[in-house]
Parts: sequence; structure tokens; C-alpha cells
Amino acid sequence: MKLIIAIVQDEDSADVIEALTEEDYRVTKLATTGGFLKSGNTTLLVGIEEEKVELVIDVIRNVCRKRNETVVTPTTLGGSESGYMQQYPVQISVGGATVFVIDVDKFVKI
Ligand code: 2BA
Repeated sequence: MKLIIAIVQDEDSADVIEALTEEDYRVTKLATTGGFLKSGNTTLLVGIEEEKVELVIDVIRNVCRKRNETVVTPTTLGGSESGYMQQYPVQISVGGATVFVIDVDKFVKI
């Protein structure tokens, strides 16, 4: 058995959970926060037989979109004493999804 850990954007989470449950995959949603943007995202846990891993990833791939976000990076100009901060908006592309697949040593439902 494998555990798929998929970090998706909040905007895609309802659709991807619906698509997974429609296909009879079981999924757990965790509310998480990205370290770089420091904004909310969603982490999905899917426990699945090894031969179905690619099918689950295909569902995630079909739903999750890339989006552009603007981050503002402060830059100090003119040295530390007399310097002033100038802020530059920078575009970054977020998503569609970051997916990890890990081995499950043991799976028990009690
Ligand atoms: P965040 O850490 O908030 O990152 C959001 C987006 O910022 C990333 O999108 C990427 O485009 C950019 N980014 C992140 N770190 C960067 C850096 N050091 N320099 C420049 N740009 C950077 P994604 O790559 O699509 O990642 C979306 C979210 O997935 C991340 O949110 C984080 O929560 C998670 N993630 C991505 N890679 C991960 C990893 N290797 N381990 C754990 N979580 C990861």
C-alpha cells in the first residue's frame, strides 16, 4: 500500500475531493500553510493500493491548475545606514499540485 500526500491550492480542493470520492477513492483533507507564501493551502492524504497510484495522480492532475501569484520582495538599496527599502512585485507560478508517494508499512482499520 502507498500513501499519496498531495498539496493543492485551496481553490482546487473541493473539486479534487469530489473527483476522488466519485471514483471511490478515500481521501482526508488537512488545512495547511505554505512556508513560502505563508498562505493557506490544502494537503490531501490518500491511502491506495500500489497499482492505483497513477490513477489517483491523474485525477489530481486533471483538476489542479497552475495559477500566478504576486509576491512583494523587499530589497535594501543604498547601504544599511542610509538605505531605504524598495519593494518589487514578482510573479510566481503556484501549483497545479505537489505530490509525494510514500510506502505504508502497515495499514489497520479498527
Ligand atoms: P509555498 O511554500 O507557499 O510556495 C508557494 C509557491 O512559491 C511555490 O509553488 C513556488 O512557486 C514558490 N516558491 C516556494 N519556495 C520558493 C523559493 N524558495 N524560491 C522561489 N519560489 C518559491 P509550488 O511549488 O506549486 O508549491 C505549492 C506549495 O506546495 C508550497 O507552498 C508548499 O506548501 C508545498 N510544497 C512545494 N514543494 C514542497 C516540498 N518540497 N516539500 C514540502 N512542501 C512543498
